[in-house]
Amino acid sequence: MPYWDKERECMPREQLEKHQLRKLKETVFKLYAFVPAYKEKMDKVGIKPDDINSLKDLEKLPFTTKQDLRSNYPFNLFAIPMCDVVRIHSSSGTTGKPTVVGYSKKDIETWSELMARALSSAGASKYSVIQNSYGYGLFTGGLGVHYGVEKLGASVIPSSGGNTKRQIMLMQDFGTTVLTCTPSYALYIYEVMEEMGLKPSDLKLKIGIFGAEPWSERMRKEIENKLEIDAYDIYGLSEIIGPGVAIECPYKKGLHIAEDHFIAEIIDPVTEEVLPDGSQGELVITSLTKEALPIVRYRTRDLTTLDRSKCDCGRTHVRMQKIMGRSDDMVIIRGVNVFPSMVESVLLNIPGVEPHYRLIVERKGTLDQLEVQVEVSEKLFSDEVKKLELLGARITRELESTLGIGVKVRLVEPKSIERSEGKSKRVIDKRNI
Ligand code: DLL
Repeated sequence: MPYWDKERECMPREQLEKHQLRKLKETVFKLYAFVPAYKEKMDKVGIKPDDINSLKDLEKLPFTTKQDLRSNYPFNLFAIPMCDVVRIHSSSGTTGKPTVVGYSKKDIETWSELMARALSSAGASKYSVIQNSYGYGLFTGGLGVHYGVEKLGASVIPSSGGNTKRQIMLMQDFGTTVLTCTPSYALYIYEVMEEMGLKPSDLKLKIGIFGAEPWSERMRKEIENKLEIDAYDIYGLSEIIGPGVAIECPYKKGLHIAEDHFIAEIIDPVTEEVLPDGSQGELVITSLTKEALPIVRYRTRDLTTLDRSKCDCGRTHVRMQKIMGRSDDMVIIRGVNVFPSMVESVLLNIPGVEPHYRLIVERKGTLDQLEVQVEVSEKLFSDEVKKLELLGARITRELESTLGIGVKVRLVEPKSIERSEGKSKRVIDKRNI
């Protein structure tokens, strides 16, 4: 079994929880002393650092949200002076100002360890040639993975996103064995390979480590079959540290969250009540070892479940299921909650359909309408009209029965939906709500 740090990854739970409590107390003391916004929040609910005496006491602490980071833009949540901050990243998305995150030297060291651990868990080693096609820059994907590869001692090709033909040329010429990028970009790389007349056997690629956006089990199979690789899911978010918060092991029964650095909880996103293991809800993360931007009970908006049962790989860290959506990319159409991942899971089970789709939400009069644009395969597109009509009807039927609302399905030409070199944008909400 490929471990990076067996002692930490397989630490008996009792010992792990003792370590967590000690680090949690340290974190809360630091925040109360050095970050006025945290002190204010804690004072408001009447909590002092001394009140935290068990892991259960975590529930007494207020949540941190993206809005807290925005209100303290850019650096007011930092717990160390700027002269000790060695790196700044930020997260795009949503509207307005970005979310800014900072790192001390030790934070970069911690993050590199976490990433080296993640890469090892997916089977990479110092003998790997790792092509890192996550975007470099303010996004944490590029540099986060990069430092982990160097820590691991493997060779990193910092190709960043884009220029897909060149990416493929590099893969061929440099003998890339591991590809790191978003799952949608991996599929796009395959498409371009096909156009270039290349087969997976022309490359040495064996492993893919994909994350930064939701993807289904069905999409994993699709990528694995097309690229002939073993595909692993990696999870993380800038506010917590970046990629490397959680990673699958070879058993692929959930992603192990690095519990020596983070505490995970699941809450009901509406009532904010903490839910028992096994319930689906919003993932909330507390950092235990960060210096520049320690964070308590961060509401990730990502929906998943937690499983603390023993994993066959020997790791003791809790596993989260693949993310099934965000409580905030959810679109509400005529009162019904719709996740792009639900649409994807329906589409991917229908032969002749490509995993490229887009949800367009419009308001006609007072009625919301959902149009799902779906790419069909080259072969099917050149087939007779009747067949396409039948396919359209089937997709409509299956989507309507899964989503519980009326759906207009539009089949579109192969390769007509814009490909992303980073995160794909699946929902276009034209309503002005
Ligand atoms: O996406 C960090 C990252 C980079 C993770 C590379 C993995 C690989 P942000 O830009 O802050 O950070 O976006 C974080 O992306 O809250 C999730 O909604 C989503 N996300 C990240 N990884 C996954 C995943 C990076 N494996 C947000 N599955 C998170 C589903 C994911 N969603």
